[in-house]
Amino acid sequence: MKMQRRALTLALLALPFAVQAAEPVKVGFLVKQAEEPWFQDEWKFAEQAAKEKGFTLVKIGIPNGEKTLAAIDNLAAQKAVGFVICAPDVKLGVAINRAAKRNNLKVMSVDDQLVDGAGKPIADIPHMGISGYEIGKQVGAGLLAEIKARGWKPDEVGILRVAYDQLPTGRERTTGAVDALKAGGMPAANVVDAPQAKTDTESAFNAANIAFTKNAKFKKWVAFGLNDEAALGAVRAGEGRGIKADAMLAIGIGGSQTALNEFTKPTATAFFGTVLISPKRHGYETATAVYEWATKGKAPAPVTLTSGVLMTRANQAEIRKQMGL
Ligand code: FCA
Repeated sequence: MKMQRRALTLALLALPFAVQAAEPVKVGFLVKQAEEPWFQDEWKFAEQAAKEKGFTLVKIGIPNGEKTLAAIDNLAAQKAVGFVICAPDVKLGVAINRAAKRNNLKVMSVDDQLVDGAGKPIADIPHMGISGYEIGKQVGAGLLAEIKARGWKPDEVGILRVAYDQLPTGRERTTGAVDALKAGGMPAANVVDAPQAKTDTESAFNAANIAFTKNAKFKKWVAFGLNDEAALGAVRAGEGRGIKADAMLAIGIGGSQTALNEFTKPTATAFFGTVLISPKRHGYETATAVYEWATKGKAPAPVTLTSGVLMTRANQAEIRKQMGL
């Protein structure tokens, strides 16, 4: 009897520890624009990694700096081991790094590389992003080919660059597009910058509207920006002014639902194509990397840049199949 009671007491004492040990490892995934299909897709693939590897994913939207720091504290309180982040402002880099270190959390950035006060990438935060300049060049090359196919005269075509230059990857992407267009014989003087306040469709729409008003001399347009939303905002603004698919061409970057919605409309819009990039790599691989870094001490590569492939309304089914989507 006595022995039994002792065994029971020991078992009860051990219980809280047993429960604690069984608690799954938590990894955060913080994104600046949770409503954007690209980020929804990243979350989806990060979830897949969590399921396969056996950790718990904590998804938090972080639309501003305050919410970002609160989210990191929240992760620490939940005893997470680390997080992946696409910050609302890359200049929050130092503050994010400090908050992560203070809480003993591993941190890795995705899409938008974090910078220090001088605008230099923070070397000890591993990063996975897209090859912005190269992908921008693919956008420009895609536009050029279609300008030629349509027989448009280079002089007559306005080049609308929906710009978000405070974000280095945004600037690289649109610079690549402009450079490819110039190299292909489009006049540099036709480039019209339309700075957007945020990276969503509405901000691009507003920016494009202003640019169209100021440059009514162009009857034909090509447009692009850092993502599909930027290109789409320009397309919608054009439609509002009677500049439709026969007079405008836009190519985005992303290839998520934003682009697919356009492609599946019964009549083609001016949203001609997109450079398809991989939310699977960005979501699955970063979440896995942080998990393995925290649990196995295996640090991720300092910088990984992914590539893209031009997808148009015409070849989307085939391309998506090729990419396993
Ligand atoms: C940036 C953009 C997103 C997406 C991502 C890969 O974060 O804002 O729309 O293009 O890069």
